[in-house]
Parts: sequence; C-alpha cells; structure tokens
Amino acid sequence: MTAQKGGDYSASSIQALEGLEAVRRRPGMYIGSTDTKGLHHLVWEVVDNSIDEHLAGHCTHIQVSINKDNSVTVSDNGRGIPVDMHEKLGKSALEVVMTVLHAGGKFDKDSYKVSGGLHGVGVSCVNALSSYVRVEVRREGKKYMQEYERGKPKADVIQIGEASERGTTVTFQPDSEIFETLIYNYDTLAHRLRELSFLNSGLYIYLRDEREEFPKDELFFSEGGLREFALYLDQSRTPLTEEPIFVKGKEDNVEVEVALMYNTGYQENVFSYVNNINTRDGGTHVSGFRRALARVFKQYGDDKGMFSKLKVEISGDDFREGLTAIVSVKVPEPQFKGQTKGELGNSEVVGIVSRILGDALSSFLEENPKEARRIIDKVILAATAREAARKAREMVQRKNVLSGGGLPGKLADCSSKIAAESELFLVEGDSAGGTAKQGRNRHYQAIMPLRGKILNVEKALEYKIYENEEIKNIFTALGVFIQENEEGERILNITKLRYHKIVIMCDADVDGSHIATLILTFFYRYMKQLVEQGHLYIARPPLYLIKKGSKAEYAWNEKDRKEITEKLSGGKEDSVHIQRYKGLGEMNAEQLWETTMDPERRILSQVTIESDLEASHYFSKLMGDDVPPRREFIESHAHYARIDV
Ligand code: 0RA
Repeated sequence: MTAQKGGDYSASSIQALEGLEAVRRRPGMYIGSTDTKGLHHLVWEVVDNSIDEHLAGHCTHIQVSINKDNSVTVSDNGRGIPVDMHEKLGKSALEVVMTVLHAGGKFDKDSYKVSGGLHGVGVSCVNALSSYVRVEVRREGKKYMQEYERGKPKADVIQIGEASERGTTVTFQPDSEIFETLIYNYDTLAHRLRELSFLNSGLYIYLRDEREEFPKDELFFSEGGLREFALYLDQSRTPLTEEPIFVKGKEDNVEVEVALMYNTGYQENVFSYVNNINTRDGGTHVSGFRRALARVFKQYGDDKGMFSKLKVEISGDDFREGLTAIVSVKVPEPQFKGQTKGELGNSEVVGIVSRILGDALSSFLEENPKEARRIIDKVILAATAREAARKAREMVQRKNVLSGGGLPGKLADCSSKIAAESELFLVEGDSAGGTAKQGRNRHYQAIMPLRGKILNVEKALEYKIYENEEIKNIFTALGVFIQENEEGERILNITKLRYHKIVIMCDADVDGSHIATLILTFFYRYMKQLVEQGHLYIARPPLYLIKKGSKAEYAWNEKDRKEITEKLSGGKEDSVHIQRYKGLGEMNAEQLWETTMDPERRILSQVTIESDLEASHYFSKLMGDDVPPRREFIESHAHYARIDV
C-alpha cells in the first residue's frame, strides 16, 4: 500500500478494496460469467465509457488493440478521466473511478450513457478482474499514469509527460485466477465494433490484432449510420425500394433514429437498441415502431382503396414481412425489464417513436407513390400468404390428429417418454441413418434420417414449409407446433417437446456443412426458442482413425492427428495406417456409437445465438438471393457455422 497525503485515506480505501474484493469473489454477479463471454465483457465495459464520451460530444476516435500477450488496450480521444484530488476521499478522481464500484464519475442526468446502463458496472470491475491495469490520461496539456494489480494501485497517480490532445488509454490483462479462458476472439470484437460504428455515425473505431505475425488492422466507420446498417443487413436480399426509409428526431430529450427497408423475402428482421445496447426482447420503442408502421400503411392503403379486394383481415405481422429495420433510441434514464433485462420499459417512448416515425412514413408515402404501391402490394401478399400458411398448418395438424397423433414413419423413436433424457438425432441420409439406428442406445436416443438437402426456408414462402415432408416430420417428431395469437403473430408451442437434445449429425465435408446450415437456418427462423433454450446441438464425428497393429485411436483435428501418429508410430510415420473419414457412412455402427453418439465419449457443440444480428446477417448471406457470396462464405465460415451461430 502506498503512502497518502491527508484525507481519511484508510477508511475510504478499505471500503474501496472491499468493493473490488466482492467483485473478485462473485464475478458472475457483475459481468455475467467468467467464460469467453465474461472475458469479452471487460472490453465492452471500457469501450462503453469511450462511447459515452462520444455521445457527450467529446470523442471522435476509439482504438481497440488485442496485444501479443492477450491483454487489451482501449484508447480514445475523449475528455480523459479527471485526475484532480477528490476532496472527501483524499485521492485522485482517477483512482476513485478505477477502484470504487459504480463511481463512474459522471452524474449529469442530461447525457445519454451506455455505461451505467444495462451492463454498466464501471471500469473499476475491469480493474478488479485484471491481474494488471495501466491507465494513461491526457488532460490539461499533461500526461498522467497509474498502474494497478488485481485492483490495487501500485502507486499514486503520476505525471509522465506533456500531452497536446486529450484522451484516455486503458490497458488491462484479464486475471487467469478469474477467467476460464484468456484468449480474445477477433470476430466477436469486430462484430460488436462494426455494430457500434453503424449506431454512432461519424465515429472512427479501429481494431488491431497484434497476436499475428503480421498484425491485422480494421477500421469501422459509417458516414450514413443506420441507413448503411440496413443496407449492410440486406446485402444479399433483393430490395423493394432503392434506399432505406430513414428518420431521425427528438422529443422530450428522447432521440429516435429509425432506418427501414423492405425486401422480396419473408423474414422480419427488426433490431432495436437503447443507448447503443441491443434490446433483444424489444420493448416500448419497438411497440411504438410497430404501431406507426401498421397505422400509417393501413391508413394509406385504405385511403387509396388498395385493400378493397383483400378477403382476409390484415394483421400487424403483415406489415413486417420482408422488413429489415433498425430502431435506435437514446433515453437519458432507461428502465430495463424482463428476465434478462433485454426489454425497454419506459412507457413514454411508445408515443414518441410512434409520432416521429409516423410523420416521416406518411410523408414518404405521399412523396413516393410508386414505392408505396410496391410496399402495399407486399403487405397484401403477406396477408394472403399468412392465410395460406394457416390452412397448410391446420391440414398438417388435423392429419396428425386423424392418424392418432402418429409419429413419422421414418422416425426410429426411443423407448423413454421422458423428454429431459431423450435425444433426437437428425441424420444426413438414409444410409447413415441406418447405421445410427444400429449403433444408438435405443432407450433414450431416437433417429430420424433426412433425405438430401432440406428446403431452404430463407427463400421459401411460409406455406411451402408445411408442405415439405422433411420439415413436417421434424415438427411431428419434436411434438411442437405453431399457433397464432390474437394479433396474428406466430408463436411456437413447445409445451409438448419430446426431446431436450436435438442433435444435427452430418458428414464432415462441405456438403455436410451445407446441409447442417440448412437445418440450422430452419431452426433459427422457425424454432428459435429451442435454440435459445439450448436444445440444439451439432454432432462432431472424428476426422481420422489412426491404427497400428491392434491399437486404434480417433482424431478430431490436425493437432490430435499429429500427436496420435507420433505416439503410435514412435517417429516412424509410415508404420501407422491413417483413415480419413469423409462421411458418416464410412463408420460402422459400433464406431459411430463410440465416437459420435456415446455421451461419455462424443463431442457435441451446443448451438447458441451469440449475436442475433450476426446470425441473421449470416443466414441471409448464406441462404439468400445473392448466390456468389454463398460459396465463399460456406468455405470460410464452415467451422464458425458449426459452433457459434
Ligand atoms: C469520469 C468523468 C469524465 C470522464 C470519464 C470519467 C471518462 C472515463 C473513461 C473510460 C475510458 N475512457 C474514458 N473517458 C472519460 C468526465 C470528464 C470531464 O468532465 O472532463
């Protein structure tokens, strides 16, 4: 501990250290988890503070670097953390910000803050969970510095030179005593920084990876903000209008920005943000958005007599088919609700968004009659298609009831009726399906072979999916079905789900990963709840069998292959026999069981939605209208597709 001048140092500093000790004892309470997600959370804590400086109008550049040793440096040209003496605590404001929980230091209510918002726990948490931190502040022409170890200052703040510009640079090394992994993922950082650049037009965000021999650099910058965001999301879709519809407005200190664009597809892609934080479950801003959309388009269509021939009633859903939109609001004091705090609660925001967007949409429609007609035609098509889908769905469901709720003929069910212990394997091809049937544990493992490529749901009209044998079989086997609520929204009913593990088992080649991706796309678009609740998995068959005499071992990757070969051959590589598995069909039932199906030995990847935005963009790119990017994408993301979609 360092000597201090004046003030009630000991009391306040002990309090501070106790605070940070609490963070170290229960990190999950503060940053959610100590896995890779928690590790990345540290970066967002610091970056959020830099973004706040941008929102307050003081920062134009942010640089994030992953250093060689996996530490991270975040640098900005904001105002710099204040360094003056804190009267009551008897130490510099910088030390207070870095060592006192929730100090943050910014109490002006009129500015929008990301930090202190949804996941804002403050930079002091980053300090508590890092084995080493160095902060450099450039302010008032001087450069200051302080270092910390596990949250404790190594010495007082010192001046280390002059500075012509203002700003803050934070370098932190996550603590190996706390985190399960210390390896940062470039793509995870890149995705969020790209998103932040769209949400904060005009802000320069650099990402640098120093871990490679040739360091990688990327700049995320958007002049057009949400407008460009919408175009980026719809890259592989065919647009109905040339440009996104864009509106920006402010009422009662709430800033509203919306970009929306219709395409010829059938998916709804609405992403929403509050103070730059993604609101996964929407909330009052999204309600206002939907309200304006339905009200203005309905009024326009009615006025022009465009709906006169329509035989079905239009529902709110119909205005959002083939719609890509970003709704971003900045609210001074956001209230988050819902289980995961992913939903905006401020009720005044409904009317504000609805008014601002409503006015803009009305003028757009009056000024662009050709495009207005195209959109209304699309809405009419959606209403008609929804009716067709309802009929097709009812047909399937009625047939099931008539045939006594019969399971698909192709399903080899398990004997257990307990969903929590039951597993359904969706297997590529009848022949591998046959092998899996022989190899399985029939008590809790069910097998359903899927023939060839299942329907690409990204491009198909909804009713088509209920006419597709493979997809119908998946619904019936799982025991889930789609219902409509009073508002005409489709809801997946999973109360009778028959298996808690659904395992996609495909060949380990390009075709196999394409089929796996088709199945993933189907689950993502039509059974998202099952993915969100962690029911979906991908089986990982081994790539090699390495044999020497009576000894045999499997390898799942190149590194294992090398190690096993070396171990078995004792250096004489050609004394071993290496079999490369190209498909599941090359294994017999026993091999398939012991490598890919036996819970004791198999490797399963759980499918999680790390970022809804990336997943949606990814599937549209992979499965959408624009063919060329698809092949390139499958090849470069084949691995990514299998794990963290
Ligand atoms: C406290 C007060 C002020 C700015 C900051 C903290 C601040 C924190 C971080 C963390 C990373 N970059 C940052 N930039 C600023 C306001 C300063 C003032 O009023 O001059």
